[in-house]
Amino acid sequence: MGRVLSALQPSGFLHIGNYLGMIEPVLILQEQHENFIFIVDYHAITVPQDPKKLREQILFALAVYLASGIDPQKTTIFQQSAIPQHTELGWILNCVASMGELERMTQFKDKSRNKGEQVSVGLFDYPVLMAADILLYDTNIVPVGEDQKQHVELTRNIAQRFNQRFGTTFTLPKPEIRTHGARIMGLDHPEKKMSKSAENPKNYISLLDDESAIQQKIMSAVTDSGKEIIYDQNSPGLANLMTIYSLITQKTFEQIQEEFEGKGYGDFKKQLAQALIIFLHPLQEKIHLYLKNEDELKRILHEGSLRAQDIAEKKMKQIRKKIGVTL
Ligand code: ATP
Ligand code: LTN
Repeated sequence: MGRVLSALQPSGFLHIGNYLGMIEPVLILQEQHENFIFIVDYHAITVPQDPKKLREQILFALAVYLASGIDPQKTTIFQQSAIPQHTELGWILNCVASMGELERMTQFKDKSRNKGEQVSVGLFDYPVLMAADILLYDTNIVPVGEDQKQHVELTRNIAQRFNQRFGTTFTLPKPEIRTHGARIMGLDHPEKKMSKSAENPKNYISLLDDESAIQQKIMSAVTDSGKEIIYDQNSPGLANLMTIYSLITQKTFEQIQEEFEGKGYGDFKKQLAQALIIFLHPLQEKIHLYLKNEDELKRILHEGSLRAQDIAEKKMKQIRKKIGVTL
């Protein structure tokens, strides 16, 4: 039994890509491992956030975790900012990570493009705080979407360097990336990942989209001009829609191909929209229910943070000693 840890940013409405890429894999692992899942509010502020909205989005992210089936009895759920050891270790790891390796991070390159000198130091440094999040808990497995793989690899490199310099301290974590669903593509641009920061809402299916939004977005999803429903990597739009359909209905690509033999894209899209409505409806009901009980949400975060704090402080004591600041 290893330790599994993951997190997401409370930076907007979560989409079906976040659910399939990260939350579902965590749910599967929750049964066999010791789990930690949290809300990285200090990562979210690397780009400007409205404080009032940030607070709501933190509670919303927690409601999504709980509504999806993440169980506070089995999983330690908490808010990153409640555990100051994350930022403390982040600083120490800043002194181990190199500018060169951070400059190679593709997420930073994508998110800072065209922002010039205005881009925050925090956005550049973001992967180091993520490394601290992971290493503080002696994590073995990090379930994430494909876009985060490079950050977990950087975490391993930083951990290895620290271990060489100061003696074995950190466990080397492994990313857990599912074969299908780790990179759900944008509905309007199937060559780029679905993203909650996309300008066009037709890019994503939000977990809170209603029936008509789902229907409109799926019907207008970009596909090539083919006719048959056949899974082919060279038709990224259709392959993406088939991946979503396969994951939410648990049907294989062969079964989907059979189901739609002799039918066209229109029929398939209608059926996919219907399947998404059925899939999201119970989740949405539960999210709204959890959001009504703010005290309960705060209680869950508080209990989780007590457990996390205990582990984090034990680890920090070792780290402070290793680097020579404990007198
Ligand atoms: P954004 O959508 O704004 O780019 P993000 O990826 O930076 O968001 P999070 O919302 O914190 O940030 O991501 C939470 C989890 O969802 C991560 O594990 C991430 O890899 C995963 N994820 C994000 N987008 C997708 C996607 N399109 N397909 C699969 N997994 C995804
Ligand atoms: N960078 C991640 C969120 C994140 C994370 C973590 C994921 C921050 N710290 C630790 C796994 C483990 C993202 O999805 N944007």
